[in-house]
Amino acid sequence: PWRSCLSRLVPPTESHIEILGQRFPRDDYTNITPAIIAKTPLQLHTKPAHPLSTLRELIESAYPDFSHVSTISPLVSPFKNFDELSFPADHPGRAVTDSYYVNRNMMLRTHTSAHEVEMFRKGETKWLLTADVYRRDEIDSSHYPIFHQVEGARIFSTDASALKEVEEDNEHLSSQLASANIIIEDVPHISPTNPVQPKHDPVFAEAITKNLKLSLNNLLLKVFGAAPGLSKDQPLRVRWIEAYFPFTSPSFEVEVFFQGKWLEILGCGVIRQATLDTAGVQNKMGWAFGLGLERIAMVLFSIPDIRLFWSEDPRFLSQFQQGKINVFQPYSKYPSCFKDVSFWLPQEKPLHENDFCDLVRDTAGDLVEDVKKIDHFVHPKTGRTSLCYRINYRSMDRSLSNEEINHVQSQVVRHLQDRFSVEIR
Ligand code: FA5
Ligand code: MG
Repeated sequence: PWRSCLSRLVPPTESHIEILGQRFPRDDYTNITPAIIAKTPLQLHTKPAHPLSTLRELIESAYPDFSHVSTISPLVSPFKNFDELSFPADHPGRAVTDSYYVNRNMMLRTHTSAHEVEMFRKGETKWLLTADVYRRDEIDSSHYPIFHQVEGARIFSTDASALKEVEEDNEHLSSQLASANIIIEDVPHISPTNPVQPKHDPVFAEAITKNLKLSLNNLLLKVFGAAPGLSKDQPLRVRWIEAYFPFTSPSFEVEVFFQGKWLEILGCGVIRQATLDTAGVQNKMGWAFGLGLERIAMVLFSIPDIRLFWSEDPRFLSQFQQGKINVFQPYSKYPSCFKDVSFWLPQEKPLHENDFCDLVRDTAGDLVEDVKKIDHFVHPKTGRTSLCYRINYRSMDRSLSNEEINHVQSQVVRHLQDRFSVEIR
């Protein structure tokens, strides 16, 4: 029953949409909401003294001889976000329920990999690119529709003498790790389920995979070594896992054990040769990774809620200085206020959960802490579906009055009725 009906999310009263100073015609793909558009200029990863900006610089300092890029617009074509990276035509990420579209031809990037071809085409061989990325998702303390990624890549010449250079670099990186207090759970560089690409020399591909792993293990030591809570005799535990991405092979995900939990930090792999071919790069091979900043920043700075990154409250912002990693002192939490909404779905117009979340976020903004579906019921006789959602309203910055919440809730209800033709119970 969760099919999309996104075009109804934003009332089509205007023929165009304005974002980052550009105007675009609306069409049946348009699903970007005013709440999202308003955040596109904020660029938290370059905002001085912001924790995301400090973390970006810490990561950049681990790659001093790479180009560092952090000011690229989030508007990309779906071709760039998906097709150039060998995503199949039916990949779920392309759906209007999962990604934000300005219209059929323009979207907000869902990952920083969208800029790989462009960076390689410019002739860059070692680079980091940090940017805001956008995905339609549920609402809770660790999910926000905008987050930040750092993409890193390095490509090597494949000449006869090149293998020796990679191996020398691997020796150098290994010696850095040798004395470090780190426990690494590894997987094979190459395996039947995580294969070398047909056009690649297996020996070279293996050396590059090793270079990727060594480079990232060193990065994680540097980043988590900077955590105020990490005791000096506790080893850092890093776990490598086989993964799949359409634009790398072999591919991996990396998790770090921190405060009792495995935390997914990044995805990476050996760049698919098709990507470099598209970029017009010849006789080169290399690796790429994409890492999420928020999850790392939440543990490094002890930030309990992902919405805080967007706070303008001086009690949040004044706690941070550029370049310094410190433990965030939470100021008193204001009380939660729960409101339920139950409704019958119209049979002919289904509603996707992400549509509901976007509607709530667009109406209530950051006053909503999380949204949970608490009931899903199909009437045995009529076959009609009834849903009940519980919205948790709580401001980061102030106490909300009952009146204000009732007003917001009644707007949520009205928008539900107007845009999705549901019948409130
Ligand atoms: C990607 O986005 C790939 N582009 C990564 C990549 C780059 C692979 C280059 C190979 C080569 P994924 O969707 O798993 O992969 O996201 C990468 C990282 O972003 C995750 O490990 C996680 O740290 C972070 N991330 C993903 N989704 C969220 C989310 N909803 N909230 C916060 N962080 C997220
Ligand atoms: Mg992942």
